[in-house]
Amino acid sequence: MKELTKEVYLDWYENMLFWRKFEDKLAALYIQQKVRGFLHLYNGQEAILAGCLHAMDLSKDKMITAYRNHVQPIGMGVDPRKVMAELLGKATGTSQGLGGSMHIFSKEHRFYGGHGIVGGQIPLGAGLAFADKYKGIDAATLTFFGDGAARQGSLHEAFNMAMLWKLPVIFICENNGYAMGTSVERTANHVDVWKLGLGYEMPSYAVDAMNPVKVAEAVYDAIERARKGEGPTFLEMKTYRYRGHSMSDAQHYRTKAEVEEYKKIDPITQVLDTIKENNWASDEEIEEIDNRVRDLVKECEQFAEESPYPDTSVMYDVVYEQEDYPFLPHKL
Ligand SMILES: Cc1ncc(C[n+]2csc(CCOP(=O)(O)OP(=O)(O)O)c2C)c(N)n1
Ligand SMILES: [Mg+2]
Repeated sequence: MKELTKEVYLDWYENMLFWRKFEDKLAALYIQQKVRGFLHLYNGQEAILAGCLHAMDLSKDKMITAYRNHVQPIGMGVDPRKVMAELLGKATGTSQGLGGSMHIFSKEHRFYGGHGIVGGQIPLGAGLAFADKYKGIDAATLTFFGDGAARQGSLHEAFNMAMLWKLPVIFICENNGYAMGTSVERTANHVDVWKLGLGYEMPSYAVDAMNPVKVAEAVYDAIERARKGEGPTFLEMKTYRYRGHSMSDAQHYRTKAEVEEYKKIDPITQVLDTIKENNWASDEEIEEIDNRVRDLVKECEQFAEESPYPDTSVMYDVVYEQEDYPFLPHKL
């Protein structure tokens, strides 16, 4: 794995802080009704993305996830201004404003969405890995899903085929403790999600996912296995989300004290503590990073606000259309 240098920690701090502030801004814009529809935020789970990106080869590896999907494409190299524009439904967005919050996508950056159907992306991730293996491309696909999605049948079908065909896919369950308001304890008779892989003899592990180092190490080993043709790995990332499931969640299913307990092991604070313990940056340098982050969030907001909405003429251009569909006229 690439060395964990001072520069890596400083990058982690800046990137994770940016992702968090970017999403805090989205929450504020949602309240102002500038972001419409659903909005699921990633606050608290940032160490997973930071660790994964460190372990990946960004020139070839792929990523696919569920609807908590705003910061992953940014990590993969998508212009954050375009992501914010997409969330505001603007023509300059990643899908020209026609996708919105749950559907960020960038084929150019090997980020394959953005999926609202719980568990729907698990077989798609296996399919991306199948395509790479079939074409002889030496890449791995990181396939993310939640603890709730882990209980879907699609996971078992995908696990079986991925093991049978030794596909270069890393299945990553982001276990944040809840599927909407339902705790892991209430969805199954065991809480060790990683054990679901054992029935398929898939290498399966639990990871302390509040720490990007632990994430990077586990994901690096999994990617190595995939590149060697040894097939998939299943990683259960033990994490936590600070905000509700989506913006319309009153959070009656958990206590404020529980959230505070997790904030004590906050991933960004852990990285900052390491920076400070090693004297890798002065207070002034940290402040410079904080200011850069604040300015970039502002720039994204300004770009999105000033961008035009898509022209209504494109409204039906991206809707599935079947020429010989017999029941309704296909052009409205
Ligand atoms: C097939 C399907 N069933 C139900 C829903 C409604 N739903 C949306 S998110 C969600 C919970 C998923 O929780 P989890 O997989 O733990 O992901 P998290 O939101 O915690 O990241 C549910 C039930 C859906 N979108 N798709
Ligand atoms: Mg969950």
